[in-house]
Amino acid sequence: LRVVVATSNPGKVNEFREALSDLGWQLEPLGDVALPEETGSTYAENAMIKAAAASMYTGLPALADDSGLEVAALGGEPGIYSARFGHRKDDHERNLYLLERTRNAVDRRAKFVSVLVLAYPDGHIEEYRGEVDGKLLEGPRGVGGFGYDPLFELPDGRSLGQLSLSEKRAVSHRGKAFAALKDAHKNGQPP
Ligand code: ITT
Repeated sequence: LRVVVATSNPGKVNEFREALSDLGWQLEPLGDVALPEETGSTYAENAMIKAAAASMYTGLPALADDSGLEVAALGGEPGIYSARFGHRKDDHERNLYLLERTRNAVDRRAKFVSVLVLAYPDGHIEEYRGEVDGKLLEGPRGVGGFGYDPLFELPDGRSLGQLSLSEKRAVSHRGKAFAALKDAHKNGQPP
C-alpha cells in the first residue's frame, strides 16, 4: 500500500516512519502539498481535513495526525490549538510560554491526545485515537522528541524528551493510536 504522510511536522514524520516500518507500506512524503487551514473544532475533524486534502490532491491514501497537549491548570488549553499556543512561532518559544503560563500552577496534570486519520481517495475513512497522562515539569528535561516533550513527565518519572523513538511509541498518545491502526491492518488488508 502506498500511503502519503500528511504532516509538515518533521517530528511526526520521524514517528510515522519508525512506527509503521514493519507494516510493509510505502510511505510517501507530502512534498510541496500545502495542508489546508485546520478549521475543525476537534482533533478528529482536523486530522480528517488534513488527510482528506492530501488524499484528494495525490490520489493516494493519506495518513494525518492531529494532536495536542491538554493542561489541567489551564482548563484543557492549549488542546487543538497546541501548534499555535500563545501565537508563539516555534517549539522553544511555545515551551517558554507554557512554563510562564503554569509557573504558579499547583495542579501539574497534563495529557497528550493524538487522533490519526487514514483517508482513502474513495472517501473511506479510518480513525484511531490515543492518550497519555502525565505531569508538567518546571523546566525542560531531555533533548529528544519534539514540541512539548521535554516538559512532559510520565508517571514513571521519565520525560518524553528523554526517550528514543521506540520508547516514546511504547507509551505515547501517538504510539497508542499507531498500535490501534496496526492492529486493524495486521492481516495486510484495510479493515
Ligand atoms: P501538521 O498539522 O502538519 O501535522 P502540526 O505541528 O501543526 O503539524 P498539530 O496541528 O497536530 O500539528 O499540532 C500539534 C502540536 O501539539 C504540535 O505542533 C506540538 O507542539 C504538540 N504536540 C503534538 N504531539 C506532540 C508530541 O508527541 N510531543 C510533543 N508535542 C506534541
